[in-house]
Formats: sequence, C-alpha cells, structure tokens
Amino acid sequence: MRIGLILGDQLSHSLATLRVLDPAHDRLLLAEVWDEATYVKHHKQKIALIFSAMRHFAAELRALGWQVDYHHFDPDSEVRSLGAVLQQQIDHHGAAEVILTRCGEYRLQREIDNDWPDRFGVPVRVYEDDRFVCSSAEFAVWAEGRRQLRMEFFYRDMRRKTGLLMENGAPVGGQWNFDTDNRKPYAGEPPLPPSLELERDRIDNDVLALVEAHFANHPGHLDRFRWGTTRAQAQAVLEHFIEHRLPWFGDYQDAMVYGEDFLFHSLLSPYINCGLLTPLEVCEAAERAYWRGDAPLNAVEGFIRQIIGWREYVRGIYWLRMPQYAQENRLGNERALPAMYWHGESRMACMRECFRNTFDHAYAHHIQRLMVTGNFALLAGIRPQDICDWYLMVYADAFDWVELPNTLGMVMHADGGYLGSKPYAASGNYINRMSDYCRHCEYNVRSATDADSCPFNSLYWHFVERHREQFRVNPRMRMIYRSYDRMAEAKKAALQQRAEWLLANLDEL
Ligand code: FAD
Ligand code: DLZ
Ligand code: SF4
Repeated sequence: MRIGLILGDQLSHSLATLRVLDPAHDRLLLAEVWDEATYVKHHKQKIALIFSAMRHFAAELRALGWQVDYHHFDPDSEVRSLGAVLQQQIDHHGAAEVILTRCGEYRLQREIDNDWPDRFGVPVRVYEDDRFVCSSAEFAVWAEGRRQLRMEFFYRDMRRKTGLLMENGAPVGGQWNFDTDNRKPYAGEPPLPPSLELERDRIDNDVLALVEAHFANHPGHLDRFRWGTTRAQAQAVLEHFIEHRLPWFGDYQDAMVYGEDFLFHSLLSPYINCGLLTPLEVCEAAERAYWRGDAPLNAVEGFIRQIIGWREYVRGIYWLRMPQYAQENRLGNERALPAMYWHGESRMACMRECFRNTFDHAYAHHIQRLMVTGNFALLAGIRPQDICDWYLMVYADAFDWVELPNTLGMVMHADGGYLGSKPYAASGNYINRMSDYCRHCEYNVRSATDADSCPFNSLYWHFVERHREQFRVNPRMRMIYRSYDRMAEAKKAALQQRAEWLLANLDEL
C-alpha cells in the first residue's frame, strides 16, 4: 500500500494525489503539527482556518470511502513535524511508497526532495500541482529569453490559454485591461454589501478552543473568526461575492474606508490558497455573471486578472527565482520593523486602521497591504526579510509562494522590478485621494515639513532622493526627479530634516 500525504493547503478533491491513489488499497494522511503551525507565528485565525478545514476535509474523504489517518495537534507530542508523522505512519502500515502533490513552499519542498527518500527508505513520488493554470515549467519557458518579464503579457497568454473573456481569439470588449476604470474612491454609494454569516459546528468550536489554548502568544484575535472551513461554505462565500460585491469590485478595488474592512472585495484568497476553491472555478463564476449581464466588464476583467494574471505570475516568479529570491535586497534596506506592526498602535490613522483590520480578521485588502503598511515599510527602508515575515504571519491567505513576491517584489522593490516597472512609493496624497483616513488623523496630510506633517510626505521625498542612483534612469520616475530638483533648496532641506527625524523616531509615530 501507498500513503498519500495531504498538506494543509491541498484541501481539494481534484488534487493530483487523490487521482493517483486508489481508495481500495492506499491510505491518506493529514497531520496537524507543531512545526508547520509555528515556523512563523501565524495569526491565530490562520491556524484555526487551516486546522478546521483539514479536519472537515478528512471527514469528507472518509465519507467518500478513503482510509484516512489524521494526526491531531498535541502540544506535548514528540512527533512535531510532517516528516516525523509520516515516518510513524510508514512504519505502522508498512507502506511501500509515499505520494505527494508538489507543495507550495520552497522550504518544505526542499526538505521533501533532499531528505525524505533516504530518511524513509521508500520512494517518495511528487506530482505536479495542476490546480494552477500555469505550471512552473510552463512559466520558465515563457520567461526564457525575455529581457523583461511583465505581468500584462503573461496575463494575456493566460486569457488565451483559458479562453476566459475571449471571443474569436480577441479579448471581450476590445481591450485586455480595464484598470484605468478601477480607481474610484468610495463616497457611500452604492451601499456596502451585507455580510455573510456562516454556521459554526463542533469541529470549528473544538479547533477555536485549541488555538486559543495553545497559540495564545500568536498575533491576532479569534473572537471575530468568520472564515468558512468547508468547501460548501467557501462556495457560499463565492456565490455571495458574485451576487453582492462583484458588480462594484472594479470601481472600488483601490478604495479604502475608515471602519469598513472588506468593501467590495471577495475574501476568497484563503479558500483558493488552501484548496477549498480552485482558481478556475472562481474565474468561471465571475465570467458567467458577466455573460448574464449581472456584472460589468471592468469588474469581471479586473477580478479575473488578479487570479489568472497576478496570482499565477507571482507563483511563476517564486519558483523561477527561489531560493536566491528570498535573500534579495536591491535597495539595501536594513532598518528593523517598527514595533507598531506588532502592537498595532499608531498616531497615523491609516496605519492604525490597517493594523486593526489585520489583527481583527487576518485580512486586509490589497491596497491596504500595498499602499499603506507596505508603502510605509518601503519609504522607511525596512529590511525586506523582516517585513516579509510580518506579512507571512498576519494574513489567513499567506503562503510563502504568494506572499514573498508580493512583499519583497511588489512592495519593497527588492528584486529589481519583476512586479512593477517602478516602485509603488506614494505620499500621503495618494492615501488621502483613495480613502477618508486622513480625516481621522492627527497628522496633516497637506503638510510635508511641519511638526504635525503627514509622515508619508517627507518620507516619500527622502526615499526618492536616497535612491536617486537606482531610479533616476527609470523613464517612469523622470518626472518625479524633475519635480524634486525644481524645489527650492530650503524646502528640500526641510523635507530631508523632517524625514530624518521621523526615521530616527519611528516608534513615536
Ligand atoms: P480580491 O481583491 O477580492 O481579489 C481577488 C483574488 O485575486 C484574491 O482572492 C486573490 O486570489 C487574487 N489576487 C489579487 N491580488 C493578488 C496578488 N497581488 N497576488 C496574488 N493573488 C492576488 N495574496 C495572497 O493570497 N496571499 C498572500 O500572502 C498575499 N500577501 C500579500 C502581501 C502584500 C504586501 C501585498 C501587497 C499583497 C499580498 N497578496 C497576497 C495579494 C492580495 O493583497 C490578496 O490576494 C488579497 O488582498 C486577498 O483578498 P481578497 O480575496 O478579498 O482579494
Ligand atoms: C499553514 C499551515 C499550518 C498553520 N499548519 C499546518 C499543519 O499543521 N499541517 C499541514 O499539513 N499544513 C499546515 N499548514 C500549511 C503548510 O504550512 C503548507 O502546506 C506548506 O507550507 C506548503 O505550502
Ligand atoms: Fe495616513 Fe498621513 Fe493621512 Fe494620517 S495624514 S491618515 S498618516 S496619509
């Protein structure tokens, strides 16, 4: 007999492992283990979501006739890693082979490839994870020989490959990308969608109690845990999104509102990433809404682009560039992550609000991650590895393959620019345009040099000036350098002085 190990982010009935094995002869193994739950201090809700979804998935597999061994989390167990549980099960059942679907994170896949076959003394066969639209091998072929990798061109190929929003070989609506329509601030209309309340069962409650008891020192709160933990619940969230949020997803994709944590976003990333939904079924549901006339093209195209474009693209970059990628620091940033990222307190209303959101729900939407907490880390010159670890810990959807390129690449521009032809650095003006945060802030967004001036403003110009060498030749940055160089010397000096003070006093902000 063979053992198929199913990881906490492989909870899909379409998983390669389940197609390879035979329920009549083979066994499946799922294991809650200390090492996976603590290799970073994951937000409590992330652990609860994964453990509960694993338990529900194991129950579904049993109901389908599989023989499933399940290792429940036990803080006192000596069996603390996936390898150790697997070893125990191989010995116990006399297994002849281990079957796995390629795992999402380099860290674990390297251990599987390098250590497991010798350690277990039985073959370990790893199958491609074909839940993605583009395999790592296909991405490598696409990237080969290109001087520059650009998401937009990759995305067009994925549209052609999937046929999503395509008609007679051309993009529906005559253009590939409607992003310029998708940058509206939200001014109260249309009303925000109702939230979907999901029922909790005994498995959920057991897991929530377990996490509260054993992971009390991990970040975040459990009292607002609202995540679905079964495929059926994830499908309900998808349907709710399509009906109540998708029509406005595009228009308000970049908007931020004080006290409103989700706006018109889908909240689907944790389900897609742990396998309860597949990326293609999510995109197809959105496409059907377009053909039915229930959602406009800018919304549906924008949504599909995030999934078959950005999501697949970052995964491609990850496997193409790891392990060196994780060490990249092309802007030479060395400042430690300020304490506010942990305690969540800040006089900056935008940062405080994004921290609150994050700790309450293990969630923040893309623009909060990119243009508030991420932008601040970029402007303040935080060490990329510190801020990457933070993003890997605090979000329910965070797995290294997707978090790392987004943080190290898109936010920190530490990889030299695969994810953006210029850094996503911005002053407080951007945040003020896209949100109402500044109205709740004790800093003045209109000032850059006064004692109460918005920290983003002077830090922005400090960033521009200190990276002149790297960016002055970038055609998309030329205007910015021209504006800075035209400023009066006294103004430049005041900006630099204010920024230096802020950098020396990050814990006061
Ligand atoms: P929606 O706004 O509804 O978008 C729809 C879907 O598109 C998402 O569910 C997600 O599957 C996909 N998507 C959107 N943007 C991206 C992107 N840039 N990369 C990959 N997929 C994307 N996403 C993760 O899934 N895991 C992470 O660990 C993660 N870390 C991030 C870290 C930083 C610093 C930044 C800037 C972004 C990160 N993202 C990550 C991308 C994005 O912020 C989240 O996917 C999104 O906020 C999830 O919320 P949602 O499901 O409501 O997304
Ligand atoms: C994130 C996570 C957590 C918190 N716990 C487990 C676990 O106990 N068992 C498991 O199989 N997977 C867990 N995961 C997800 C894994 O970390 C993930 O499968 C690997 O990082 C590979 O992507
Ligand atoms: Fe953020 Fe500056 Fe606006 Fe305050 S004034 S909310 S710090 S952008």
